Amino acid sequence: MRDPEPRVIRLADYRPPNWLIETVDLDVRLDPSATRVVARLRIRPNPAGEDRASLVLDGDELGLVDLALDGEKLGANSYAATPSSLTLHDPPRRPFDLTIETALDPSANTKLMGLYRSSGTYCTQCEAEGFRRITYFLDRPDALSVYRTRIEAERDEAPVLLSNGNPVEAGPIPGTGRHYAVWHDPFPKPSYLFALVGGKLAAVEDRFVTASGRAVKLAIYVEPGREGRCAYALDSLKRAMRWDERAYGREYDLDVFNIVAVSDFNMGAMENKGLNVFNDKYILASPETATDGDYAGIEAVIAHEYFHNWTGDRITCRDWFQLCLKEGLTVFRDQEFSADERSRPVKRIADVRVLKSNQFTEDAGPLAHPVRPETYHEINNFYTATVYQKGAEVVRMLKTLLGERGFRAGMDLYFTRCDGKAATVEDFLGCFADANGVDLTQFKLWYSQAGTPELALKGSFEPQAARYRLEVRQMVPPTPGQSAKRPMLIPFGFGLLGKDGRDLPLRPVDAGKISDGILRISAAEETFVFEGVRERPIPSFNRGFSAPVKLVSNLGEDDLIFIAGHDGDPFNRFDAASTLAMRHLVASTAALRARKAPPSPDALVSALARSFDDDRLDPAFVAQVIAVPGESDIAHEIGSDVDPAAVLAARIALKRTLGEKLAAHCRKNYARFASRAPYAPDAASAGRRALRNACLDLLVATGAPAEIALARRQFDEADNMTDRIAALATLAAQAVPEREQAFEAFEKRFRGDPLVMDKWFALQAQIAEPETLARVRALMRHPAFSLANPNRVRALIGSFAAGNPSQFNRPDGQGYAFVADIALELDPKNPQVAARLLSFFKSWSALEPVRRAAAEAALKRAAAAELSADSRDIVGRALA
Ligand code: 0A1
Ligand code: ZN
Repeated sequence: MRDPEPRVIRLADYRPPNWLIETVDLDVRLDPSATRVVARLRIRPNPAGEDRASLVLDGDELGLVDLALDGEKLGANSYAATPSSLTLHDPPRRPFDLTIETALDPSANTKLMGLYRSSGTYCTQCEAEGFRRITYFLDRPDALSVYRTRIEAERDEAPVLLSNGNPVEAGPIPGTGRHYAVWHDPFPKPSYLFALVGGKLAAVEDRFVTASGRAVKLAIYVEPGREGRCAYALDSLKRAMRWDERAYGREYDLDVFNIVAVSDFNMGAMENKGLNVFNDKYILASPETATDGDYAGIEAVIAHEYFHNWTGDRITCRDWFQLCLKEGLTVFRDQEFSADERSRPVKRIADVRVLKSNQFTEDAGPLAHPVRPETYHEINNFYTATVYQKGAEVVRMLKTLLGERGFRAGMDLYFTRCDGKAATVEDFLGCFADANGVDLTQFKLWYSQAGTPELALKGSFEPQAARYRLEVRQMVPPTPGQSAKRPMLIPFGFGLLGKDGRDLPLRPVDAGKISDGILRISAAEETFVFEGVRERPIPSFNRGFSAPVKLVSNLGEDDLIFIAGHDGDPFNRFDAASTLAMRHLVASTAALRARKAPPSPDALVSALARSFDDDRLDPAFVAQVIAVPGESDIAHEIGSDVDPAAVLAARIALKRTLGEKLAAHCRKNYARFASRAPYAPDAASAGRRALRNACLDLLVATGAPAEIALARRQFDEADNMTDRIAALATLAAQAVPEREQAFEAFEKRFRGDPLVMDKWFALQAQIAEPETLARVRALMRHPAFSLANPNRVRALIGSFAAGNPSQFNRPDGQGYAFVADIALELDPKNPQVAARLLSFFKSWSALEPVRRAAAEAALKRAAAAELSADSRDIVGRALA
């Protein structure tokens, strides 16, 4: 069914609600296909509202059963009900009770928004606009209410009944097989934070005592039989709770904190007050089934959702344009937590890799938008890398500019001033400006200007004057709807390395724009001069990746090698090696396209060899240094007229050369980090595994039979999923019988475990060979696959579209046609997942002409179909 014509929502049109809903009393009688919801709303006119002639409540595919005002049934001509709204024509201009009864079919809810069932468990997802699928409501984040929820169900079908807040009472309903539970959440909240769960679930319980001595009951609910896989999630939760007390002075505020893991979920997890609902991928882990990456992901997502209790729940967003207010800030907080719990430099490298792969590519294509957009058609499509990851970078820059104490003072003020409110980016920045006595007007452009700023840097050494001069030009590229940009305030980590690799003292001529190694770049063109420089220095730019910008510099290969070996900033040591690799790959891709011999990667080889030889380095760090940039990152660096086949060939050739030239280093480290100790998920052990597996990957890239045998042996003998899947992944890149044998053995062993099978689907979907499309099609018929489950779709179809550039971008267009077909098939059932698949077309306009035409044809075909609002929005913007 075609959704109604798209409505544009504009930030500039924001008006406060005309009505307030003080309390919400819900009575939910669960039934697989005939759930009844009675909502009693205490409503009063909002003094800040304007038009109170009528009351319009939001709905979405709702059926009204009954409606009463102050207990009296309403006459048919005093209201109008449609599936998408309920209008009271002449509501009283005083406080009144509105009682609304709606009927729902949770089993038929395939969109996974509102109340639905996942493996029989009743659960809800209300962000962003799912509550209106449960009852008619002011479904907007600035309408805060206190909720009391009574849930009733068959005891056999749903022995566990949960909602937000604290439990009030529970018991059987005599004479029936039914029972009930009542929950009360004393903290006013918007409807998107409402949650309810009912099902046959097992609990893993614990206790946490807050800094002020309040005992909190913790529980993670999972399908029975999975209790043994919750320990790491529970431990992460307790560490996150402690961290928020230490780092921000934030304590938990209810008597219970419940988490429920479900297997059908559109996103990662959801921060509903006191009742987080998780994609089970971010809860369940055991050494045999989860990788080190999975463990790190669980820790990060558990922390993220928990941290939302303050940055999201206690202080929420005034409207959906302010999404970054909770998401960017909370990602920043979870990144800092993981950095404290693990290795800070390695975490930073990993985060920047994700930022560049996901956000820089988004920013460079037709879906680019500001961290705080000013218009949208469909808010579901703005849960993006820009809002989340770039949003976190903006908060990090604020901290860099204000310093540790200034930042904390701003956060403290934010927590006191905005607690219990629905806030804006202006409110947030105002706290930092007031707490520090600074003007953040120019800084605020980071929220409104899309596109990744580019800095052209020219350094010159003047030996006679003993000066170093740095000329900086900044440029923000045009993005959809924004052709002209203003110069931004860029906190730029900077240092000058002397011959011995140590930092020279920085003596700026104009000290006003520089402090603690941070240059405050603020003009379109600017020069920074340093005096007392007595030797030719090597500059270290954007240390710690202090700003999410791209650099063009006159640094030569020798400079980069020096930085890679000596910079006191570990991020830049990594970045220099990665720049060397990237420069080689771009040149090599161009050479291969022109049918010329690729250049020699000798400089890179010697830089990597030196990292291998430096025993003081953290293995996890070395693993990052030797990891060759991915195909999409190379394509992004090339920027236009991209030929993904040439990119792939260049990357394969480089890995093979590195495997050959660094074979001795790889073998040595592979042996050195072999471990007989039982698996432990801590960062140090994970780092050793990461380096060992990166070595294996380079060795296998040579294609030598002995190395393939080594991978096969590791695959067979591994006692943990990290090593097993690493061996399988590296074999997957080789067209050898061992690969198919290993895939078969894996399937036999894990076919009953959907989360593990996702890894199996994903690896096969990423094989960079023309036969893969047929393989993916065949895998869709595997009993473990289902288009109805978002994790399965992401694992198989998403990995093909996002993780296999040469095959998604087949020159014959069949990769595009396939993904578009799946998206169209899925769209009526689950528009959010369909729209995500379509957003993998985000870089189509950077392709060479043949592929570009094929991608455009697939998008146009999608555009001509009957589409949901979600998919129509993505396709429309992609083609604009
Ligand atoms: N607020 C969640 C993300 C989220 C958004 C929308 C959802 O609807 C399907 C679900 C989750 C977070 O940041 O974790
Ligand atoms: Zn979030």
